[in-house]
Amino acid sequence: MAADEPIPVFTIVQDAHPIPTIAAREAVRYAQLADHYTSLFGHPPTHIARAPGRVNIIGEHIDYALFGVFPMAVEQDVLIACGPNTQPGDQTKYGEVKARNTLPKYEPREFVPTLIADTQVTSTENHTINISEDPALSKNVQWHMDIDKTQLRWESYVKAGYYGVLKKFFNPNLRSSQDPQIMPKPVDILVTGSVPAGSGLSSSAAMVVASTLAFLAVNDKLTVPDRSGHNRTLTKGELVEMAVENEKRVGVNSGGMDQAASVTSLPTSALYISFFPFFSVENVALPITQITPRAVFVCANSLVVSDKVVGAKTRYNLRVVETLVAARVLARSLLSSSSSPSSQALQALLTNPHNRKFTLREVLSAYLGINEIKGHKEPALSVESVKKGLEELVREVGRLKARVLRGEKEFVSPSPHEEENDEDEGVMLEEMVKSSGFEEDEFREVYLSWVDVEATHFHLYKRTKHVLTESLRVLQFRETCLAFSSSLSSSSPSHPNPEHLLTTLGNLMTTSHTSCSHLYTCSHPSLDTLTSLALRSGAYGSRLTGAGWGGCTISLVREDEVGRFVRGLREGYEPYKGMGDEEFEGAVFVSRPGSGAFVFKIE
Ligand code: NG1
Ligand code: MG
Repeated sequence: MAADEPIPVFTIVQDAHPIPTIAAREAVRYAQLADHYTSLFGHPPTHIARAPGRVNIIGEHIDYALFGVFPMAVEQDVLIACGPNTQPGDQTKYGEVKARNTLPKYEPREFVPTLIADTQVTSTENHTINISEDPALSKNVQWHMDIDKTQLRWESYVKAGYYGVLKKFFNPNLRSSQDPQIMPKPVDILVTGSVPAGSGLSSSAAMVVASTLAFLAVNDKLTVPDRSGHNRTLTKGELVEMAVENEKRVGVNSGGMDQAASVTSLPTSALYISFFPFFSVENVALPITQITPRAVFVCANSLVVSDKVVGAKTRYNLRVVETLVAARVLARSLLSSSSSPSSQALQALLTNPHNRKFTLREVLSAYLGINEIKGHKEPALSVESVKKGLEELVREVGRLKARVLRGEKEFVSPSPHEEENDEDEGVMLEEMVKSSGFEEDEFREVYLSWVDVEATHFHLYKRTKHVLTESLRVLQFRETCLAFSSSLSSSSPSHPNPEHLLTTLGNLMTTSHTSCSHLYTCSHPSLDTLTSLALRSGAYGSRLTGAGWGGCTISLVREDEVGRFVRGLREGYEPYKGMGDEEFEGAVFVSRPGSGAFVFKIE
């Protein structure tokens, strides 16, 4: 399985013809970066870490509810050239980082990780000590990295990747002044990137994955001893896990989609990534490339920044909280409705003191009477059972009208009129606490203590409906791809119909956009304009991609129609008018699956 595979590490022999596995244009880029690095730092890099951005084909805002998503890596990526700073006589401190970026707007940064120890006196304040100044520290210290969560700073992503490496591989309580080997090396890095920031293509995940890889590589931590004492390379799954944790340090409580896509993509397929009960990746070939004429995905940047740190972070984290609270409220309302097939599993979920913040995906298992446990491989529902279960649960939520989710205190049989009405005024905090069954203190501790959210109304019903239907669309999309690919094989009795394939996939994408816009309220007028324009310009389907509120759209277009389609956008979308060709090509581009993260070792 992809997640169990080792992280690819390639070796470049310097001066020989570099990097045989990548296109010539790319090889020049790597060589230029290495030269630039050498001229800046006076020594060549030892490694170049590379991580791509990603585009999500379908499955928005469901990864943190632990439902599977369907992204692919894009060709645009982040490269980090890195190497230890070992200049003789240098006053450089252990672990110090000199970080440079090829883009002039990102200023040079230097930072040193510090150790925080409880002074173990009466004071409750933390005492920060620079490790190189005081090697004889007290025990029970931990790494500290100053990451500014209140504003977007480019080096925060570098720091976040670094911190994870320190935490996992450098136990500061084992350090000793006699053994500097166990201390992190001083590192010089030069970052360059082609993923547009704030566009929903996950420049952040590309930065964090590349940074995590760079610090692993420079500190010789890409290989670790296994149980029998032999060395093995870290797996892609381990890197994803680290990168997800690392990105949370920048302040967004994201799911794991972006990091997983950046690490595990292959140039031949999209990915079906599932998170529950355990992380797994399935490579799903895209049949749109196997038909004649072929079809492609076209990304179009709305040029409205999908703001993560100030605006979007609050909105994003608010959605995380809403879906978590919704999970509890839904579990309670399913339990109280007689049609639930498994009250025992729901009861167990609701009363487990070790898992108070469970997700909608966990509610689905319980609803199906299965007691799946995070991290355990057994018992696990098959993808087909999840799909069937979702279909039932969507109907059940419609029937229940999940009135408690809407803040109405009692369950009342819905009228047919209500069935069609997805409007939901939202509930106030007080009502939400009540329908969770918690006392306010416990509610705040479980759902609000770890996150900064500001809202007067919480839309539990709409968010639930989006998450469940969107998760179902992902599975329908996956199934359509798999069925078509297998029908292409000669042994299959059914006749593949390309037009039907494109219409089915396109409709799923467009419905996804409508749901994001109306139920999840994560669209933007510009994204709505762009998706409608896309449909009018010949796309089979079009939707926002990524967190939304700005950023890119993705559209499914026949390859022989791309010219007409792109002209349609250029002439119809106000911000594209008057743009030069080069700028426009950076904003609207065909996106094919790219390969996942790797490290080049320069010898
Ligand atoms: P983007 O837009 O790439 O930041 C965010 C989350 C994903 C996922 C999507 C919505 C981060 C780092 N990533 O993606 O995990 O939840 O929104 O589907 O916040
Ligand atoms: Mg991001």
